Amino acid sequence: MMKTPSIRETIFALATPPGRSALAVIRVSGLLAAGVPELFGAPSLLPRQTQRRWLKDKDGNLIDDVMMITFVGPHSATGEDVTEIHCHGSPAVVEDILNHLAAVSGFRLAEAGEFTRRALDNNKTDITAAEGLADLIEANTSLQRVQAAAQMAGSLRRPVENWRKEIISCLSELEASIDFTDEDLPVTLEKQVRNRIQTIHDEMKGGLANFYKGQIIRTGLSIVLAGPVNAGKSTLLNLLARRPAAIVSAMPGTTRDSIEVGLEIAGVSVAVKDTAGWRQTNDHIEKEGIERAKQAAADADILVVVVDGSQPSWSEDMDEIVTWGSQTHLILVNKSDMGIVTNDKRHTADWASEETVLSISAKDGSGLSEFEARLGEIIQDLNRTSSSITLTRVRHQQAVRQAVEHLEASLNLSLANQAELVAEEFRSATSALSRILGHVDIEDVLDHIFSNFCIGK
Ligand SMILES: Nc1nc2c(ncn2[C@@H]2O[C@H](COP(=O)(O)OP(=O)(O)OP(=O)(O)O)[C@@H](O)[C@H]2O)c(=O)[nH]1
Ligand SMILES: [Mg+2]
Repeated sequence: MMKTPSIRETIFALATPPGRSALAVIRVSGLLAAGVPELFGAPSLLPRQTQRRWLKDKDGNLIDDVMMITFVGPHSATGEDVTEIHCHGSPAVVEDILNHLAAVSGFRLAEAGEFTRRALDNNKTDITAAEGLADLIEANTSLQRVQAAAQMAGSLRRPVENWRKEIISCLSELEASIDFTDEDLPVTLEKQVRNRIQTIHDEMKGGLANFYKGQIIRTGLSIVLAGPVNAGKSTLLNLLARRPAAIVSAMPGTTRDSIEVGLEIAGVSVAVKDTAGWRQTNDHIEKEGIERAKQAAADADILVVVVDGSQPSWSEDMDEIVTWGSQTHLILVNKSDMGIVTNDKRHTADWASEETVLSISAKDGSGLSEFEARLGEIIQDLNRTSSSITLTRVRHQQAVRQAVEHLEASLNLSLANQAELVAEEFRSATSALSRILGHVDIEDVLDHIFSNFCIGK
């Protein structure tokens, strides 16, 4: 059961990061929020006007000279009365203000995401917008920011609402016809409803195809460097990271465990993983390292196979490592500075082409810019928009997939003779879509989102 706003406590929290800064913002929301200035011995505020106030502690000593603003509910971010205190970013000032508020009956410190939760309860935002906001706060790259801001502004809510409305409208057409069981469904109506459902179905499929893209932007992309021992994987990782992240040595089998470095390529945040080199070995620790390397290669979005081009065995090594990955791969024939052993097999396999096989030298950096450019292209390809609708979370994908399945099932039925069954499929499709908007199962979704939120949001 949701609590009604009237019996709720007034919540407060620091909305800016803790620590020393020029300014800090404390937010207060709830029934008693408008009375905050008086609690500090200051005159009350006019709504929606930033005003200067001198806040005093209970002994009348000055805490800080601040700017404050009050919004009267429901015209506020949470839908309740909200007051913001813009104080100086001194840990002592912030602590004094928070302690002062905590001592007042009816006030308590907010939980993570509680302001947004209240906004949701008061219909000031919807769940997809709340997710977008969570992603916006987490965003590190510009693409992440663009995607999150769009979702916050309704880029997911709007199409989902439209699909839902359209299915409901088809449903009511159908239900009206079910009432006239004796008469056949007019042929034109059947055709119209089918066309409309087909259109929504196709749009949803487009959204599903875009899920991978949405996910990649949101959570980042994984690139794994794998190859035989001593090929130069760790040298390459250090070159990409522009720091000595991994140990490099002439001894084969130097890297035993995976080492990951976070980078940004083509606006996408990328985790590049260096792995243990492959060879036949009886050393059980090294074996375990190689198993982990295989697993990482299998899980990677992009597998980068690194082989030592100065060794005659490089093409056999390449044939072996390529089988580890299931996704896109690139092959780097390294140590070009030492001269690459010519190999007739280089272009025999159908996956091998000028585009997928590059020669580089991790030692002197030659070929690196081509490699980075090629990676950028692959990432942009993975990102290419096939639909304007971007699903960013597994729960969106699951719900749309279910809705698609129900629509497909309905299209396989006869509207004229099986109208009841069709109507049932339509209803199931709309309830799957309602889940995205948070009309059903909202508590589960909220708990999941807000567990990752910061306090004060
Ligand atoms: N000449 C030359 N030497 C290289 C190049 N890249 C790496 N090396 C050398 O090759 C040796 C192995 O390099 P690493 O980067 O440790 O190779 P690795 O693939 O990580 O090896 P493992 O961790 O054992 O699997 C080191 O001595 C590097 O300096 C290159 O492009 N040219
Ligand atoms: Mg290594």
